[in-house]
Amino acid sequence: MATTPPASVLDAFDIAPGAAATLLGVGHIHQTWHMATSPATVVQRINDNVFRAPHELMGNLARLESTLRAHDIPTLEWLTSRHGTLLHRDESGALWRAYRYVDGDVRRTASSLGEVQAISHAFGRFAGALADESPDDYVPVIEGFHDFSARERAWRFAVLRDESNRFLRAQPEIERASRILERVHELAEFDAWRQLPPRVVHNDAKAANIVRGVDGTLTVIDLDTTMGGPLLADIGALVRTLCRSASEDDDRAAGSLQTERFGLVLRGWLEGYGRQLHAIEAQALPIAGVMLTVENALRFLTDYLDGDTYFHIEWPEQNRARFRAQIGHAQVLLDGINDLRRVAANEIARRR
Ligand code: GN1
Ligand code: MG
Repeated sequence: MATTPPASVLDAFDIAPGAAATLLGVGHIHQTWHMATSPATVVQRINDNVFRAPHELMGNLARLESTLRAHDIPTLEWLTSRHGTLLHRDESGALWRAYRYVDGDVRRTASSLGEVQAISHAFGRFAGALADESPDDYVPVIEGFHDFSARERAWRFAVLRDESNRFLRAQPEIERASRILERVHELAEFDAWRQLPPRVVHNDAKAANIVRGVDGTLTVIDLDTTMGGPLLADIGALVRTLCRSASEDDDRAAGSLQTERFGLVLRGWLEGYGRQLHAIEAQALPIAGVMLTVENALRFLTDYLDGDTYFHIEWPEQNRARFRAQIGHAQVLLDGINDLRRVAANEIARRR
């Protein structure tokens, strides 16, 4: 694993060889460096184990950049290499890209109610700007990304395969996942969830994917998964990350149901979106947070059973802790589902 971007990469993107490089440790997927150029640049090594079609990925991002700019939405500015491409392959075969650094604050969760609403509003606005785009114009760079049944199957398969001999250690977690899945399948909204129409959405609308600039501008970042997917995946990811104060892998306390935050996620998002949801989306709305939280929990446990090959980990049992933290949060949301239904109905009624 490279410790800094190689000289050939810096040269390709016209970055001074002496510029200080700092590893940015926010994402779970790529390796990302801040380069102290003026203005500052971000250089990123693409994880092609996760993104197997990097050129198609950059095609999506170029299209997205121009659509967002046309709607006056602040976004990432991709840099073209001296060879006229958005990707540069180094001597070892690794693929790199670069963009202008967006200066500001990144937080994993919101510290105030105002922030909950503002972050949700920024994602809603992002979705609104893409409402007229066709999902067919974006290559599905990761197939079945928010296909819940597919995630469930992948998890069951990982349990059977037990690639890393962790089955025994993970048995309590596996049982917990099975119990939660039974409850999810019984939700009145579950059928509607499975019929949600594809739209062009961010697909990873978590709190940490917003940068708050010094002037207060909120920029949506981490755009790689922007492609066809259910709109509610974005709302669900916001509920997952904003209706809980602890970090993603903090499994010490499940916390309590934050209905006020839930209402503000919906209010902020719907206001930013500025359009009506389809009937089926409105119907499934109350369970969006549950679905995305369980989905992430399953993905973390799957990766734990597989031997931590997908999500970058900083310590040995982190994926298991991520699972526990997420499943605890999902349980809180499920226990409060009637409250969430009531709040969702109110917020939808406000927009009519
Ligand atoms: C990953 O790249 P990053 O860390 O923002 C993942 C998301 C998960 C998220 C959990 C391409 O996002 O789907 O929800 O971790 N992205 C990909 O924090 O798998
Ligand atoms: Mg990210």
